[in-house]
Amino acid sequence: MGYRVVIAGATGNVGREMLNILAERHFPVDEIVALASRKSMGSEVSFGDKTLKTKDLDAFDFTGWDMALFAVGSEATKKYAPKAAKAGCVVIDNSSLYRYDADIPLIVPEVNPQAIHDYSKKNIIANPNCSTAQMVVALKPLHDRATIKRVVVSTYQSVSGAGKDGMDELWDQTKSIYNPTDDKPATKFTKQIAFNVIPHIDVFMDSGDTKEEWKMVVETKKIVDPKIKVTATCVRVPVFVGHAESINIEFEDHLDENEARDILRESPGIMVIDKREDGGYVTPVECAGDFATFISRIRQDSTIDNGINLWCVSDNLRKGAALNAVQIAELLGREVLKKG
Ligand code: 2RA
Repeated sequence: MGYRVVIAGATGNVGREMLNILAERHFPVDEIVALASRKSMGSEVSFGDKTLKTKDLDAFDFTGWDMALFAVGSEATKKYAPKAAKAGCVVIDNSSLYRYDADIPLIVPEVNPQAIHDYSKKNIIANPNCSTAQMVVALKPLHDRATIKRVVVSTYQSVSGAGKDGMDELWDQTKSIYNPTDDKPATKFTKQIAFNVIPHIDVFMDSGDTKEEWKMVVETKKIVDPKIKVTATCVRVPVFVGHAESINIEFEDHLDENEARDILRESPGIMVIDKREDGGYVTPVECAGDFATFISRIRQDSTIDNGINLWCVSDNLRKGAALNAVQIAELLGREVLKKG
């Protein structure tokens, strides 16, 4: 016996990946339904070798469904997630709406699986921001060994983080640079993204940080340890899929680079590709479509007593969103609902 599963937002980048990953991981599904907004209703999406015709999210009755994976953005989540939760369907939400609610667990299964038992307060579980998810997978095993004091991270985030429109803008702009007659104005990003980088993701806050940078700080504290100091600079780069991050970590205790590498090699969800030679590291184009969080360039930071630098790359649509949501669903099934 398996689960009755709802995918809300099935036609977006993340919703489609949720369906792909549920099928790839043979999640025990008795029945699955793909929901979309009225304008996308009736469009077809793939679930393994099956084709699902999307139904209207607005009219859907969640009663009798075990869990709903939401990838509809904060506004629609605000309208429909409480309706699903009240009907007894556990919501696993990819938007930022509930991440900072003290009564709603924010979960990366490799890091804080025990938080799954807090779901029942509101019948909602929050999925972290993509740039946070891959980072905390790397931080957690090192924090357990040597207690992290401070993290300085610079991100190199792909345009798929901004949805299909972001990918289309990079594609169109790149083409128009070679074919000026085909010029299209920048609408998704504030400046040209083709052959350029933009140090601005989400809105600016009074502190001067962007909200994307604020998310990395607050979410790392909630998922790993509130005592960890984090400072982030989040940058959009002309890559279609795959976020990369340069992470500098300061520890309470000394941690040798070789021991750090050994710990990471043994840690869940991580693939270490780290050779000090041409190509001995991972780049975003190589991570797309993979489940792993890849770690390269592990080395001592000799400017401080207990410091390590590393490079972290992962598919932002997978570990950064859809895979993490499916892993939460697996955890919920294994630890709580216990069907399948
Ligand atoms: C981005 N992390 O990359 C944000 C939302 N996915 O645009």
